[in-house]
Amino acid sequence: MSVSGHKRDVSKVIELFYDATPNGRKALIMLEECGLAYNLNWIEIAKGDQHHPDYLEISPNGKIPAIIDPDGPGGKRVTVFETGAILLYLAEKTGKFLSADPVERIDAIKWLFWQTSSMGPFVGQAVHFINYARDRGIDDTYAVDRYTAEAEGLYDVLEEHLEGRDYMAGDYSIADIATFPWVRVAKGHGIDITQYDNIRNWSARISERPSTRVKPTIPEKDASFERIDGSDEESWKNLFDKKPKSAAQTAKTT
Ligand SMILES: N[C@@H](CCC(=O)N[C@@H](CS)C(=O)NCC(=O)O)C(=O)O
Repeated sequence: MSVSGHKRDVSKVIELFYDATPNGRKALIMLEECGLAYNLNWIEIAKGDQHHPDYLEISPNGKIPAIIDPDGPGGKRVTVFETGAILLYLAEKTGKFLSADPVERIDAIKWLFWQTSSMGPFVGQAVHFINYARDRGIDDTYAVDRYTAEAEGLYDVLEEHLEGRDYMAGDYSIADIATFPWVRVAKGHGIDITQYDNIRNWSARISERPSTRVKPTIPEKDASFERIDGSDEESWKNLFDKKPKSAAQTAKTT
């Protein structure tokens, strides 16, 4: 893990704390779209980097992504975790991908919150029970059915909303940037995207953007890993076992 970035206050370069997951991609795509200089710090969640006390100072909930902007408001250093907050922060910093028009603006914020508080958590659970749990021999049909049904409902909502629209809220915005990386991996949460014409067209439109094609690599690792492998004992423990959440709790157990 590299968390040295948060000590480099002299730099104007944003430090991104990242792993190759849909949530990680939201922040990466936004930084690319905004044309902001950033330094990518890999937080390998299967290895448990997210629980490191240095990282918990940046992201107290022990999740990726997070950013540090050494040149925040008033030139002050700012750390931001939670993708909704990161996208809003960068949109406000750059004046990009969030309309100044109050009606269009709240529309984008509304759909951003829909993604981060409804879609993300539910499809995330579908991913867990369809893939990770099954890889461990846990076949929980009730959980799979429940979260797949929730995922389908969420896709129905998005499909209806996109009728007659190119993007989720006026022009391409942080709502699309939050939602696209999850739709890109729809199969992993039990969704057949071919059944949703509007979502498929919207997704194809966004896939054309160069920002969505950026794929950071870890040199010593298979460059193309897209789904974090959580099947071995160590990764499962780091990702899913009950673990201390706060920095203080972590300190007590290490
Ligand atoms: N609500 C958070 C979710 C972030 C999240 O769940 N990140 C996952 C990767 S996609 C993570 O860090 N998992 C590691 C863990 O739970 O230990 C956000 O939108 O930023």
